[in-house]
Amino acid sequence: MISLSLSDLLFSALGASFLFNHVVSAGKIPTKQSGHTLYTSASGRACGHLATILPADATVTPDSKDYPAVSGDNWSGTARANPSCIVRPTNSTQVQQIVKYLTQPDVNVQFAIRSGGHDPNPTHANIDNGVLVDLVSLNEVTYDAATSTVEIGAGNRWGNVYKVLDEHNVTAVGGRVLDVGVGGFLLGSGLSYLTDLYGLGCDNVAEHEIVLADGSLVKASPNENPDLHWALKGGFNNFGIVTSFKIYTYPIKDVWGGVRGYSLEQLPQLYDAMAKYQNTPGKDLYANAMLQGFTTNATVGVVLTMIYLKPEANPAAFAPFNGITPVFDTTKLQTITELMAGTYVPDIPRINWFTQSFKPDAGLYQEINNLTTSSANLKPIQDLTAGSMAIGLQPISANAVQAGAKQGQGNALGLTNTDQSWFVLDVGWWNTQDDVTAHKATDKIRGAIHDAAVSRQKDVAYIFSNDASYDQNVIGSYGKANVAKMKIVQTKYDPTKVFQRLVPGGFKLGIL
Ligand SMILES: Cc1cc2nc3c(=O)[nH]c(=O)nc-3n(C[C@H](O)[C@H](O)[C@H](O)COP(=O)(O)OP(=O)(O)OC[C@H]3O[C@@H](n4cnc5c(N)ncnc54)[C@H](O)[C@@H]3O)c2cc1C
Ligand SMILES: *[C@@H]1O[C@H](CO)[C@@H](O)[C@H](O)[C@H]1NC(C)=O
Ligand SMILES: *[C@@H]1O[C@H](CO)[C@@H](O)[C@H](O)[C@H]1NC(C)=O
Ligand SMILES: *[C@@H]1O[C@H](CO)[C@@H](O)[C@H](O)[C@H]1NC(C)=O
Ligand SMILES: *[C@@H]1O[C@H](CO)[C@@H](O)[C@H](O)[C@H]1NC(C)=O
Ligand SMILES: CC(=O)N[C@H]1CO[C@H](CO)[C@@H](O)[C@@H]1O
Repeated sequence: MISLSLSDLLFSALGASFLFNHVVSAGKIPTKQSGHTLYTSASGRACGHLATILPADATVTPDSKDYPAVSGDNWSGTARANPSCIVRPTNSTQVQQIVKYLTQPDVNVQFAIRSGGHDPNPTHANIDNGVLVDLVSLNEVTYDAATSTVEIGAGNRWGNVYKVLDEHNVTAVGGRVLDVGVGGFLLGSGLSYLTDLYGLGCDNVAEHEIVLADGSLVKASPNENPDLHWALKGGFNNFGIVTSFKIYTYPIKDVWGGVRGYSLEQLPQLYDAMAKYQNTPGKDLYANAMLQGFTTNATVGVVLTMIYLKPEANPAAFAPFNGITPVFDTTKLQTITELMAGTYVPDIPRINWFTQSFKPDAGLYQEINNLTTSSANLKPIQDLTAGSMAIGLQPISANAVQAGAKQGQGNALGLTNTDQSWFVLDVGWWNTQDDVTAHKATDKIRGAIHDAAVSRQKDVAYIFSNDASYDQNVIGSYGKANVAKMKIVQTKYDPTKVFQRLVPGGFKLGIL
């Protein structure tokens, strides 16, 4: 039986395609050019040069035996690509050398930036016929008890960070799954079990260290380059390569929680309970819940993750769920890291995810349940080899927005100050040739959910960056004023638009 929180579940995705003429090409999968002619193509020649300036084992070329594993070090197969080489700098000086070299007018070679590789959107963190800058070796974790902060290299996974923090009886506003990378998580937003209390991961960055377009290494904090610091809280790879983050920590270790499993027939009741839980005035900020329903697979059914950030069993906040009898229940007293280590992540080769935000509302939830269980909607997905879909309802309290706004100048996300849900639809399948079908069928359900939220006047504009599909307008959802502010920051720190022209993958700010 499934042990756990298919958390962040089947999250995930496939092809991202942002053409650098700032057109998000809806639904189009980037074409892959096959084969790369190392040393004859411009990117191949650039790889040859980088190999001479980096440490001996820091450049992985297609003829190397490590290349398949390193280029395929993706969480979802949809993110695989064929870079001309992968460079793995071991310190920030080397990142500076790489940026300086690739941006020289006579080199001008495109590249991608990867931290943990957990973004399933194609090309967001990988590239065909370009250079993949893989930050995996920037993996230091240094805790400072005097300031209660920890400095973490951008290539870390959250598991490495928590391992160090556990020794000091503290934790951070990080990933709910240990394997997730810190780079994309903290630059995109960052939904954590601590978010209702302290805001998003990005809000809890005290200082960014970043290599800019001109190859300089600078810090960004409320005191130094505060405009850049603000823009990086939701700015992804639009302003430079972040080499490390200094983040706040909190004295939380022993918690109560786990998962309860239910049958699919219990979903309507669980949605009602979730609306009640979210709409309780003054909802306890130490309580977190997430509902995941595997609507194409009755064997898995529904999984409710509950976590209370104090060592107290069955807190009152979860009372709305108590009348619904689970099929299994793993809730217990344990450490927060143990709870996260128990999270089961489904093993499906290709994944795409989509998100929508709205206010908690029992009527809307029942309509969503109808849309995500209707056989007409699910059939095109179930017809695919290993085709499956999961829903995830992620509650966010208004306090999360307020806590984030208090840190420095707040973040770039343009969040609405209200209780809300960041809903995610995850589709998984097996074969490359089904990428477009899986994407379109799931996006259609997403569109219907959006329409339902709008017609009930419950829609919230923000598109949750870390669970968005490649053709969702994430940066646009931050609002016109924030986008305009980000463009001013761009003009100041990247006047020649290096991170738009030469880094084509990701949620982009655009050239104009
Ligand atoms: C199993 C699983 C569980 C997850 N759980 C959560 C969760 O609990 N909460 C949540 O908010 N999200 C969660 N996510 C989503 C996750 O946060 C995003 O996919 C995030 O982008 C992953 O970060 P990464 O470093 O692994 O990404 P990558 O795939 O390495 O990068 C993602 C994007 O960020 C850019 N980027 C990464 N690092 C840098 C850098 N140092 N400098 C500049 N640009 C950079 C990349 O170029 C790319 O465009 C989960 C994902 C998975 C697969
Ligand atoms: C980074 O590594 C290089 C070796 O490639 C070394 O010469 C340099 O001193 C290192 N820089 C820092 C800041 O540690
Ligand atoms: C962490 O907590 C344990 C158990 O309460 C205690 O024994 C230990 O001294 C604490 N460690 C630190 C670094 O505070
Ligand atoms: C449903 O999930 C179970 C358990 O993970 C798996 O064995 C089975 O193949 C899945 N069925 C479908 C139709 O995906
Ligand atoms: C959901 O479907 C059921 C059964 O078809 C129907 O009775 C109900 O009105 C629907 N609910 C909503 C909110 O659309
Ligand atoms: C390291 C890793 O997990 N790589 C995988 C990336 O995706 C492809 C396609 O599904 C797999 O074959 C790789 O094993």
